[in-house]
Amino acid sequence: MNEKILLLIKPDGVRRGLTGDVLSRIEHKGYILENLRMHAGDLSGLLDEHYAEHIDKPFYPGLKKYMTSGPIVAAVFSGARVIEGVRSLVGATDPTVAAPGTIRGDFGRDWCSGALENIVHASDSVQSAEREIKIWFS
Ligand code: FUP
Repeated sequence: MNEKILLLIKPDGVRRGLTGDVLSRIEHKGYILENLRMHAGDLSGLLDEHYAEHIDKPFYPGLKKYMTSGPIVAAVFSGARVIEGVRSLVGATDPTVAAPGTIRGDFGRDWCSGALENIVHASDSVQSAEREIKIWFS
């Protein structure tokens, strides 16, 4: 089975020059980089699709402002249990408490910006990965 995951390097990750570090951690773990694309310009529609389940949540306006603050790099990685493996490398949602050694734990913090800036997104299930890969690579 060739499981796939969508990884996004969010605007803070791109802006801070972390794209190479993030990609290399996942490559060094052994997963295969299948596709890579930078998205710039108006990403409003893509983000509403991507975060469809969060659109009505109180934090969505702040999340959308943060996610549209600069370019986003989208990547697809593959490998056995890649979703479990990459999410383990990524760490907990809140970068302040994400474990050291994880991407969010090592590179992220609270910037008091009104959004939870956590460097990356990684799909949480096979179904989400299929849906999200279509959004970012169509
Ligand atoms: P994760 O799977 O770790 O990316 O986290 P979620 O899918 O639960 O959340 C998606 C994004 O919504 C997170 F990256 C950050 C944002 N979020 C907030 O800004 N505030 C919240 O209370 C929860 C999530």
